[in-house]
Amino acid sequence: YEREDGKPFRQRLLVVANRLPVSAVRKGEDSWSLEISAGGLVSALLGVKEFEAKWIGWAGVNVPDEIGQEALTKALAEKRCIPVFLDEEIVHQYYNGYCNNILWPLFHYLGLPQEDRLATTRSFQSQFAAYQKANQMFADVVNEHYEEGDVVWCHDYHLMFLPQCLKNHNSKMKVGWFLHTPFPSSEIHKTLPSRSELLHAVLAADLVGFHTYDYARHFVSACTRILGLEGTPEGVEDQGKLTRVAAFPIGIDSARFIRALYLPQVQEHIKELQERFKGRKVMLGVDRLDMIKGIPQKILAFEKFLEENAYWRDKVVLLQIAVPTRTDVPEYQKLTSQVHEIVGRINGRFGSLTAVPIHHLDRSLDFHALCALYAITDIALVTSLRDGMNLVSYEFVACQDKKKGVLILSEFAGAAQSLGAGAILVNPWNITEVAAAIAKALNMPSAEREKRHRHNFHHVKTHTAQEWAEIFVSELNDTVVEAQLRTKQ
Ligand code: ADQ
Repeated sequence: YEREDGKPFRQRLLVVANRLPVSAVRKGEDSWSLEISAGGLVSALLGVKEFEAKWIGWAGVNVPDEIGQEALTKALAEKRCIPVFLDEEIVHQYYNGYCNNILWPLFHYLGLPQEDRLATTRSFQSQFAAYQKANQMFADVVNEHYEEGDVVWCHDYHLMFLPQCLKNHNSKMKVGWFLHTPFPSSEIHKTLPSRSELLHAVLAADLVGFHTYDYARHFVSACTRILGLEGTPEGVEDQGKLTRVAAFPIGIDSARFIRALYLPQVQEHIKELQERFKGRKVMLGVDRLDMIKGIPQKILAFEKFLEENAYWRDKVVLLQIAVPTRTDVPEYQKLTSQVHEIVGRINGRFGSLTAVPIHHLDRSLDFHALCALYAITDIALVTSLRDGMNLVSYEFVACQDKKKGVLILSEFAGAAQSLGAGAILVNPWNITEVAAAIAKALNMPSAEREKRHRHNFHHVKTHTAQEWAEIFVSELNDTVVEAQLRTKQ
């Protein structure tokens, strides 16, 4: 398996995602300051040793002038990042519109826009056109930087057209696509006006990956039922071309969390928090403030628990940390006010002059503060209405080897498939059931807590983000090699 020019094979991995893993702040006409955001994907790819990874994506800022674009491109090159420049109108139609207002809710079973989101449906066609245009802009940048032998890994629902755009340009390019959200039942996908175009575009990839076997199965069903193609145990076949479809459950860089717990500043933070909440059991929620995360439902379940368990009222506290996202979208603003209103009401009802049952923070925490919080928690509440995987549940487990706290986990999070045996699984829509799960977790004997924790900790330690990336990329490589062998024969 050598390059046609006879040079030794050295592989680069081009990772294409809507956002680059950096935040860019303009300091002057031709100067930028960049900060790498240490997300799961970044650490996953740092761990993939045999490939040289380069990132291609939008830097999250509008840079209309050439001087600014050149300077940013240069600064990003040092971080192995390559920018795709999107203007404000495209961002509005493609990112805020088609991605976040249509695909995101639909893939999480919240349906297509209705009522106040109906106006969006009327501009559906123009948003879809912008989506295709934006995907082509990403493809143009990939094509410009692609070298023979590179592997291209496209990420998420923002870039479903990308595999097709890339293959149209160069059918020999090795292209994989991975979805971080759920892929819904084919009955849900069927409601999308551009349902067929999106499926065909994804099928242009050589390998299509999902977090769980169920999402992969839904995708194959959508291809067979909507497109009339043949589903095989390997994937989907279209006119003799097989697109391999499989589950690749993501993990976290667990060692990074475990190591952090021994840092002096984290230890100090742990002590402060323990002192602050002395005599009370700590329950924790950490989410992006998004409707899929089920934050209002979680808080209402906590209220129900307090109603029914007077004994616990002054002995338990819920810390809900919610990072605001998509703050310019009216629905998200409504969600923020709804959460504030419920928290205020419950604190008014069950609080005292010296203590409140819920501490709600609308902000992001730094990594060390987050680790300390995870470590002192007795019960983590992850009650997403739908979630591709949910990494918060993994991070909590990684930080709990001393405390062996209980994880209450939504059965609609992908993580329920991997951490289900150790967690208490709940239907987040059933507030009575979640309230009962809280009571069960608080009263759980330590032997049972330990047993459950051991199961989950073993899983989180052994199924890491690095391993996830390695398996996906090596399988992508094999798939394409097979395809090339087939054409040679
Ligand atoms: P997200 O919807 O962002 O990811 P999740 O998997 O839980 O959901 O990851 C969130 C990340 O943000 C975690 O690493 C967490 O620590 C961090 N975070 C959340 N709130 C925070 C806060 N207040 N302060 C600091 N950090 C915070 C999407 C999908 C998921 C899927 C991932 C990865 O929606 O289902 O698991 O991608 O594929």
